[in-house]
Amino acid sequence: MTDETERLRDRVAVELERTRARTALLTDAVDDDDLVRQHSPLMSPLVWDLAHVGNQEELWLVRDVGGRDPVRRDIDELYDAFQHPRRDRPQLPLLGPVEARGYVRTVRDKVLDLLDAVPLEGRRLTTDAFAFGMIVQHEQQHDETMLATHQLRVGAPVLTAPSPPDAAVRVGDEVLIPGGPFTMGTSTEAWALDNERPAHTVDVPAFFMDAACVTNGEYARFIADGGYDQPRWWTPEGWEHRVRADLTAPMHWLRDRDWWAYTRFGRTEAVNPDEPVVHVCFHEAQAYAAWAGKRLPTEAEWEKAARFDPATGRSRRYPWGDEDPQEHHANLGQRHLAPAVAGAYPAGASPAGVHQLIGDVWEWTASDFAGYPGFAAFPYREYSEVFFGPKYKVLRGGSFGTDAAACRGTFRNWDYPIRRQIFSGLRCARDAHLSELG
Ligand code: AVJ
Ligand code: FE
Repeated sequence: MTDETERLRDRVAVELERTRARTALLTDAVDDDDLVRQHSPLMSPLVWDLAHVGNQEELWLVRDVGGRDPVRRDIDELYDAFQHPRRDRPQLPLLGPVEARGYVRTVRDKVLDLLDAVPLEGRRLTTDAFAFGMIVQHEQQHDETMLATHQLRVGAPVLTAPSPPDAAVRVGDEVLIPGGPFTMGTSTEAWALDNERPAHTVDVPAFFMDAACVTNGEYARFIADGGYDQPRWWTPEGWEHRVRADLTAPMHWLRDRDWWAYTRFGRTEAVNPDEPVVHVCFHEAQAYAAWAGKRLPTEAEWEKAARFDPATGRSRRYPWGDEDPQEHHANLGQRHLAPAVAGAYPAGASPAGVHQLIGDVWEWTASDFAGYPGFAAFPYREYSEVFFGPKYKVLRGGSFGTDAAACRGTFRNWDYPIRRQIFSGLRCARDAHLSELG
């Protein structure tokens, strides 16, 4: 065995273990009642996510990569996300808490066994090693979904974490991103999913990107100015949704005399005007940007602001460079249970001076989810391709609940434009006029 495959095995084992510890934290924090209950029709019971994570691991690693016998073929259908919408999942004959925990343990033991046995070199290195990385990312994505379920849960708080750091620098208003081609997507990032591939050149005209995300204070001014009462700021589809769903403020906000409070993971507190706004849907983000005289960035603009290095003309892996995320770069990984204020992560800024593109809140973009030129589905169409089209909008950058393993400059998330139970906020952009190009 070469040093390279040895390091790869170690890294995979460490990531699998670290990820399972997070899943355990999220599922052991609640009692069995809360584990099997549905906390919102938008979400699965936590016990479904738990066994689903194990079932995907069994399908992709134990059966596909390992060619081993099924552990529980009889439950495949229960944990196939395409068979049952989230709202129907509590009615299914799901594995109970003890069974589900035992099942994921059994699958994991087989996977660790496989990790030692499977030849991770040569031609199979790319596909098999990738399958392990994909499983880590899949579990981390469900962990973020479970964190969103925790946010919807009613009852005494069960999760605790230190507050995110305060601002260390003052962040400016907006930054000019020069026009011209840049490399979007990747063909070399080892754990990049199919929808991030391949690398391709996109010509992006000059534009201004806000150096920080929209704050609660700014968003409260939009509300106070009657933003939710004036169709002029909304698209026709957005306005229809705003009326039908009776939206009046971000999800989880409550009026508190002349200001606002929100409930976060079971604790009610005053809204912090300096923090990025979170729990807004695409339509609210779009309306806010219009009211502010700006717009949402396209996905290509977002990625150029995050990755393009004007000094070299290269695209970086992250805004700060090619180094994997460290704690001082970004608010990722559920180390904190809230987004950080602007200026809290100066080491994570892009060369142009755009802050906190990675972590804190997912940022809505103006773009529909679509395949890049040369897209090839992997491992199957159901991972990304079936979601391509105008029904889904792309979000970028990850949130405080996103793990570093499932976050990078090329990473793409997507959801319906009406969804806001996710940790979604926004950053504004605007066209650059000729007179501003200097
Ligand atoms: C990329 C977050 C939209 O949760 O539906 C989880 C990730 N795919 N299981 C989702 C995913 C299959 C996906 N998102
Ligand atoms: Fe899944």
